[in-house]
Amino acid sequence: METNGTPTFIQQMEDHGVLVSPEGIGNAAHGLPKVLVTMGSDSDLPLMMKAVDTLRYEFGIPCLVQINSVHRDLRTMMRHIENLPPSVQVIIACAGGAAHLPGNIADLRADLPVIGVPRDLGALKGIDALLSMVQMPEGAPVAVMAIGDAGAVNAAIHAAKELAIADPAIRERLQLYAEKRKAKVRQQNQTLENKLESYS
Ligand code: RP5
Repeated sequence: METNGTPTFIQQMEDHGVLVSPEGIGNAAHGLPKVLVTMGSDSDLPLMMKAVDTLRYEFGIPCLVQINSVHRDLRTMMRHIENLPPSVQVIIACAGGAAHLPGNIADLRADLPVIGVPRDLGALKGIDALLSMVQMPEGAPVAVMAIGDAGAVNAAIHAAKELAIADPAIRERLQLYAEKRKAKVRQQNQTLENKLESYS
């Protein structure tokens, strides 16, 4: 409830979303949030946990998680996004269907990069979300990732790369992450002979 356009105490408490860090969630979390991970519905949460977990476990980046629906409660979304804590430097926004959430946020926050994650949903399987995010008219860019799981993980990596410009610790974790991927290919080559034999 809003009285005369002034947010109530409960609204103010909810306005910043839930803090998630490597240490935990909510009161158990530590640090200042660097990224907002937002989505149109809590039905997007299983997908976006891949972004949240990549941010906190791979890169040690605390984030805020918040639901913002532009077709159910546009005004609250605007209040949330206009009043983010100043420590937030990147926004990741997920939606399915006609996915106007990231584009609207890109207009509201001309000062912050917005990364869009299209959710694989409904009759068009995420193609609708992908196209509505990627075809932003000139002036309010959204950096759009792949549809689904890969997009959610890549959004977190992309956010980490943006933060790494000013944070050498995150740059180092990005290098470690890349090393783990290289090690996976090495390991696949080491077991390749056995795998080939299983085909003969
Ligand atoms: C979008 O509508 C959400 O981002 C979600 O992907 C989709 C469906 O939402 P629910 O009907 O599951 O709440 O706003």
